[in-house]
Amino acid sequence: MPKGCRRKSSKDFGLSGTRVNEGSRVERTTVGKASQTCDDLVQKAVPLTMMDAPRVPSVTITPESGGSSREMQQEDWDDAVDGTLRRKLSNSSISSTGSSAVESEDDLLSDNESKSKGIITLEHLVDAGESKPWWKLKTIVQWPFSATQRRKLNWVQLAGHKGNFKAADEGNILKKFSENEMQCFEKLREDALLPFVPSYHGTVEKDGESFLHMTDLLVNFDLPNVMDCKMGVRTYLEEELVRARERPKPREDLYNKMMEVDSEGPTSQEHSQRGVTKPRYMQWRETMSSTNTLGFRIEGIKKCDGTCRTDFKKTRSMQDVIHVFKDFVGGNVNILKSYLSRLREIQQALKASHFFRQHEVIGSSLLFIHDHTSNAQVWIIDFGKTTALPEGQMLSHDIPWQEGNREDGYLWGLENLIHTLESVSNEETDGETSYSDAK
Ligand code: I3P
Repeated sequence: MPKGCRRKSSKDFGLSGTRVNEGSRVERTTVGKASQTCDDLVQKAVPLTMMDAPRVPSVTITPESGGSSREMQQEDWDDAVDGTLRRKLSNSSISSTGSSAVESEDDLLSDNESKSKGIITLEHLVDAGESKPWWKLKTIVQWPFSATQRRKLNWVQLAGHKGNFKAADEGNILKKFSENEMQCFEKLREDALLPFVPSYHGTVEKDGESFLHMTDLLVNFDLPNVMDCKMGVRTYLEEELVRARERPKPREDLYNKMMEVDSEGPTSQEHSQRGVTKPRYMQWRETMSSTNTLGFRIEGIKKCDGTCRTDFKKTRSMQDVIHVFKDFVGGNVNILKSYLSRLREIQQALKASHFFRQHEVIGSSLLFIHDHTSNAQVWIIDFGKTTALPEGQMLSHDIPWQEGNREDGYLWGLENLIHTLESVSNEETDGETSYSDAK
């Protein structure tokens, strides 16, 4: 049972303040000149076809009012890849162990300050009927359910837009309608990926709003631990890049989010206009995290002790990611093995999937869920930005992206994710062996 999740001790909740290694070691592509063990990991983790980090085409950043423009230069990209940005970040004043109590529903998991700072305190609820402690994220909109029913709802939103979810009938949730996502679910009904996506039950109208009605993935878990990993080497659509080039719209909210992480992140022009365009922000997020170097990144973790963290914007190196995974599974090798076997099943299904071949999969996540009974599952979620290709076009998902080819690096990222978990599993197993040897 992971530490801190035994039901008897659930009253002892508080912020465990897990700390990700934010060391200042400089990395190129993945780990660079790290220790031998680390080099080995990198060799395993980075297939030759993707050894070079994907190149980002230039984005022209011009204020709408028509001020001077600045091209995102190759040097910017190189800086990001070789770690310059990371070094700057390691001096960031943002604490990764601080907490922020949530005052209102709107404060939680929105794209605002409390989300950006990353640690969120959850409400501790006790179901009167069963004296059963539940941790509830307040983003669950108060639907017309009895208090007891609401207390049993344990759905959690770790990433994405605030207010996207509502509680539904038992075992289900409602997600804000997206035409794109609905079409994906419809097509997935006949696809090899069906066993790995949430069951979709059609659309629902409530108070003049439309929702997708789907299974709550947490329903069969007892005090679940949840991790959201966003997959792929790119998190924005090619069309967003084109739009930003044609009609650049510097956004102040994105500028502020960038400043929260790294006050030296914005260029001088971005500072003076107090705005960054969305692709520029997304590219910055990708270079800052492991998206570009590993093809996936950790977005958020909600643990069974009630803590919820989304402060992984700087979790970039393989070692950082290993550290987070180790903490997430609490040293439980059985859970790691279940996750690995599920990931390999997903990998096989993706390779067999017609849907996958014919879609650019952007912003989709793998949701890891386990509990103290060692029940562990991984699901493919979030198809809001998954876009069908023109008739006859197909993606391989494991070759580098160049603007125009629409590749997303999903399979490459999955391969790296599997290697990462294998490394965690090996390290945990070795640890157990040396411990028993020593005894
Ligand atoms: C957000 C994140 C979301 C993105 C959102 C970003 O950044 O990348 O995926 O929404 O764009 O602000 P962060 O994780 O740093 O908070 P989409 O995936 O829907 O584009 P938005 O601000 O335009 O909603």
